[in-house]
Amino acid sequence: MSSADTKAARRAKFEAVFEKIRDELIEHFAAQGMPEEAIEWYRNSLNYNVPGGKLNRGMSVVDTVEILKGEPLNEEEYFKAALLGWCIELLQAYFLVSDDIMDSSITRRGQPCWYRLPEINLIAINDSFMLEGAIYHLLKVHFRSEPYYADLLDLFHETTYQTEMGQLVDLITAPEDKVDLSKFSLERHRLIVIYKTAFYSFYLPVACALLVSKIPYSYTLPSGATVQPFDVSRSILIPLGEYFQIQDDFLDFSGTPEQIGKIGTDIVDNKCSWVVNTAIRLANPEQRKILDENYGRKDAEKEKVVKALFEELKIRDVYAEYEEKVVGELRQKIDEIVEVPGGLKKEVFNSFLGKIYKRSK
Ligand code: GPP
Ligand code: MG
Ligand code: MG
Ligand code: MG
Repeated sequence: MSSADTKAARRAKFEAVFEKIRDELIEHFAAQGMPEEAIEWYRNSLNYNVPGGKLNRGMSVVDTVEILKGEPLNEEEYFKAALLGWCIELLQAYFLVSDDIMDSSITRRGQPCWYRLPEINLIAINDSFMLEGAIYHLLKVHFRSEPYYADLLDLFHETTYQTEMGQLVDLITAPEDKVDLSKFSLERHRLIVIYKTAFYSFYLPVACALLVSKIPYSYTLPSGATVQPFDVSRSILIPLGEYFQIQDDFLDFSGTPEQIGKIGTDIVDNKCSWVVNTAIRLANPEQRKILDENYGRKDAEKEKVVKALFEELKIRDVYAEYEEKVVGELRQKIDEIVEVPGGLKKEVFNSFLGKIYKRSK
């Protein structure tokens, strides 16, 4: 099998677990005596909002559990890891359904946003709550008797809260209809990215994998040093998540549509992106005026002016320099991990970094 086949097969195997989970949720819902039209509604919401994404977050739970074990998972181990992966995908579905309402977005994953369907409308708010509720129902059914059940609940609750905090800062920093670059800064960008994206996209999958693999919160190395694997993971995955989003912001500006598979809209959408924040830091007063007058406007000519300014400020070079620096720091942190049986492994983090470094889409 080529590596592309392997990748497709891994995805298909993971997707097959969704069918089981969905049917289990529907069956439980129906068993409460719910009417047929409500059952149909919930099934449609699950099918429309949960499985159609890239599935990177969910599948990385499975990948990480496999790396930690060091050999293929048995059926039960695979199912547990995949179920936690789908809980993260449910969490993401909950975030995206509600984010699209808050952002007045039109499309998501190549189809109309759920709330844009005329028969759905603001019932989408309740649908998003049910996507979240499904997580805790699944955790209860499948993990209630595990010693780490309370830790799992705490992890999902904490991560959800962190993401909501980031969402608030994002919403008040960059409203789509009111351009005010004085609110932007690289520090503000960093805060938004870490809270809105990095915790749930990067730390949560690995923390789930550590729990289900029963890696202890703390262990001692032969040298006598103490390791806190959740803290070590967070200290690598949060900057890694920040790097991933900075890359996403950079590609929105620098990537061609053929390359990134979408047309970048951050400039016209007034996004608090790494690119504009870097430009703000580097701009002289005249260049700043150009930014103030042209950024975040629904006008193709103004967008061109902003793009030309980004080129003048050599944003591409600044990005290349940033990327080398952050990757160097991440590699060093990963190298510092001392591997012992039953503990953390460098490969957990190297596999994330390998997928991200110098990506072009
Ligand atoms: C998407 O960000 C939003 C999130 C990842 C978190 C939403 C959190 C909630 C608590 C609802 P975005 O709006 O910047 O990206 P997109 O362009 O995908 O909508
Ligand atoms: Mg949005
Ligand atoms: Mg948003
Ligand atoms: Mg983007």
